[in-house]
Amino acid sequence: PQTIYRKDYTPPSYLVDTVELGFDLDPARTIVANRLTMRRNPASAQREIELYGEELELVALRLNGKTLGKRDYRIEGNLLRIAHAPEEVTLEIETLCAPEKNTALSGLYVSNGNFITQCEAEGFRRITYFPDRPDVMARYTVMLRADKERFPVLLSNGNLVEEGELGDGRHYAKWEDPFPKPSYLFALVAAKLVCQEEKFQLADGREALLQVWVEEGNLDKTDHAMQSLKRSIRWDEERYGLELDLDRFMIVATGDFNMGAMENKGLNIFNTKYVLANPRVATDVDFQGIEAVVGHEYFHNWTGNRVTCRDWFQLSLKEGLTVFRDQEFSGDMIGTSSGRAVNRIDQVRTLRQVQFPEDAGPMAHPVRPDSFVEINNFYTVTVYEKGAEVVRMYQTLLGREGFRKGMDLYFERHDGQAVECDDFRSAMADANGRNLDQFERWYSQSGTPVVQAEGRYDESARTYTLKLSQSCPPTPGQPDKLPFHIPVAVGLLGASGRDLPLTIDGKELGTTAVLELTESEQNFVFSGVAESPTPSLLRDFSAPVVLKYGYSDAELLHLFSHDSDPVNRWEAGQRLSMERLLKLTEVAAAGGELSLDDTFVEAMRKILTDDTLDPAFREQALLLPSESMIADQMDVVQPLPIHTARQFMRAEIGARLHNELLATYRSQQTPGEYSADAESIGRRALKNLALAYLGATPAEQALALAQEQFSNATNMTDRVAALGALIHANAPAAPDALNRFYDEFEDEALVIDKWFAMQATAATTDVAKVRKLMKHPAFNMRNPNRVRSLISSFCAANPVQFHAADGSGYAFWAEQVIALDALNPQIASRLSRAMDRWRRYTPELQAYMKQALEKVAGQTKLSNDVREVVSKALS
Ligand code: BAL
Ligand code: ZN
Repeated sequence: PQTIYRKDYTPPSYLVDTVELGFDLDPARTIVANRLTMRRNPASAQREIELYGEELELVALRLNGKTLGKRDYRIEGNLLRIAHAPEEVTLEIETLCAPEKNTALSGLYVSNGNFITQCEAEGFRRITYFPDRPDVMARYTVMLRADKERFPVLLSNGNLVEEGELGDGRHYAKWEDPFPKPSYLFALVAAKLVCQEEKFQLADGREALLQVWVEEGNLDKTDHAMQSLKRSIRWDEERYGLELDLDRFMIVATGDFNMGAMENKGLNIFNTKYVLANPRVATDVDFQGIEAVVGHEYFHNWTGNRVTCRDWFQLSLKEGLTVFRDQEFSGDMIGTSSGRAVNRIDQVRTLRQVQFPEDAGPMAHPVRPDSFVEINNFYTVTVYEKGAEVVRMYQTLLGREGFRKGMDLYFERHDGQAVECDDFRSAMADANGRNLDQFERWYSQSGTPVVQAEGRYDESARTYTLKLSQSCPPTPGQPDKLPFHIPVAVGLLGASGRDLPLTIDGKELGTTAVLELTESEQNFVFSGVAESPTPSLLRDFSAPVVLKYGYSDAELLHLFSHDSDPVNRWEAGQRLSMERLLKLTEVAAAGGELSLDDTFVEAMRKILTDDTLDPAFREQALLLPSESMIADQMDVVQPLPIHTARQFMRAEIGARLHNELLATYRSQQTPGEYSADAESIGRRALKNLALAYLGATPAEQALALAQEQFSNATNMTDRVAALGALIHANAPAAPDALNRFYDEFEDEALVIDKWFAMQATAATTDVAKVRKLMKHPAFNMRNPNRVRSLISSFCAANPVQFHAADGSGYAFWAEQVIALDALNPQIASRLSRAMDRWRRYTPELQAYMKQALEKVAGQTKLSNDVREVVSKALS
């Protein structure tokens, strides 16, 4: 496979002004007529017309009215080249494709009898020949023709300009998108669907038609998505002055989708997982996910669509920025500062759990990668979540107002253009009169920086000197790193627990100072410090780094009890638990006796019973680091001792705080009608965490509670929490509860996904059990959600069984990657990432893992997607 480099970028040889597409939709054989007006790009030295095409049958090709013969063009791999073309051309291309055979779900495909498209990143070339690259922006007109009975709804981007009958049982609809767009934002839907719709008044007085399209039978699950869409529109108007630029905005839900959702202009296509919700079938986490993803796709309309990427190396330009925007939106929707902190804690957890390991593994890449084999492999947590952290750091450095100025300048300069990450950085710098040259390293250097902090209090001078130094471990292709520009938000706590006022160089900085670490090592001297303080470092997680400071237990307990920054308060608790979990793991590995100190249990008791704290925060503070986070801290990972240690700690907390947990469980009920507001969500989370801790002990009472909750639950959050407690305790009642759950929700695909996932991640579920579940009639290898819920959940979130000592988990992994690759390379490639960190396990496990990786790599027929991942893992 060929590696593509960012440095090799060249502008497109021809630009496209208009595209007229005609579709005669037939699942077996769809005819696509494509009429393009193009002109030579003065910025390009290349003179040939270059069109990409994949899995297409070329029927006819005409240039300025003249049919081209085989000698007039060349097809080399996925490229069709036409030499000696005039400056201005009209190209007419007729091709055939077979949507029902498209199991890769990229391009035009059939999902449950409906036509759906997915074009990002390079799916449009599977629909027609086209200069399928994001820097070619054109105006589209689309004519859809299909059987009316089977496909009564015909949708595409922009505005509906005409529709009617064709006389032969077929009908048509014509759509026009007034905004030039790159081909990856093209979409069509031809389907049997129904919609919830509403007129919505925009800030400038215009009315927009909002629609959420779903299959019949799901109309009772669209309201939350619709409300989320309206809130998103309002939020973007208010926070960024950005308005909806179309008269109509549509969301379509499909059950077969590789991603979460897609921001096609005016026609967002969503995985059902991020649309369908009501209390009966969706959990609180689902409700929150829908709000975030609806927001995310909507916000792309400006950050992604109006201003798009010059090339795919710039993906984070739109993704990092849009994730940051959806995070801020979710925070604003919660409103309270403690709710915001809980939201932020979730982000930090994701980063540590998934992005830090990626940044330390064989697939590590900068936020703006320098090369790739398959772009689909770079829709990563680094590009998305670390990219969002990079955008957040601008806001931390420039303030909210400064950030807004930068955004305004960005749109003023680049609306309607395809640009680079550097253009965004320049807008931020220029709008604020700041030099952000060094900040560029966040885009070009991979790896997680380590910031080491040391503090020294001088009693006589009343100064506190904070020495900060930074380094960054080597990553593939980048052995040495230059210093980053790191905002480190710092507070100092006095013995009473209160923040001390901060002064540096005579400047009063309030109680949280944003220090700018730009050198390898720097000293920051706080003056007028009345007492020896406890430093609260990296408040609100002000940079995506690993922070090292030699905290004593006493200091951590002090922060855990008092830090005014809730994220750092939580962080202190995580450090306390992590230290103990690592020691317990060592003892468990050596077969020693496990014990947990009173100090720690008391600290947990204090948080649990502190009614002045929001339940949502208490839940976060009481949640232990996951097994994979523990693994990430170890030189040689031993999954079973980690599991033993964590289970022991859970059981100890469950037993020693039994009374308090029970009281919490009882006091945090949410009677009455279900509501997905932050407070109710927090109460349910805390209550269900209490249930989980109680369930981790052998006490019969806890299982009785879980059974009772399972039977009487009036919402899915409580129901799955109860079922989870039964399954994880391996309770005798668990199998029956699972059967009842299945019977009740058999017709709800998203709930059946949960049913599979809960079993896949149970520590008692081994490979044999997963294989058995794969034979269940509800399992379907072609449906990405199902594959993720069973196979991916097992490989990524059942460490004890996946890493079984006999290597059976890895052999299973290899088998499934190979089988999936033949159907859907993107899904196969995601699954193949489960082996990224194989070199960190024991030699015995490593040997099995290598064998499995080599088995996959040895396949002669393998997609570029999977080949890139496994060869990087093995290199
Ligand atoms: N652009 C791909 C899906 C998303 O990030 O919104
Ligand atoms: Zn996105």
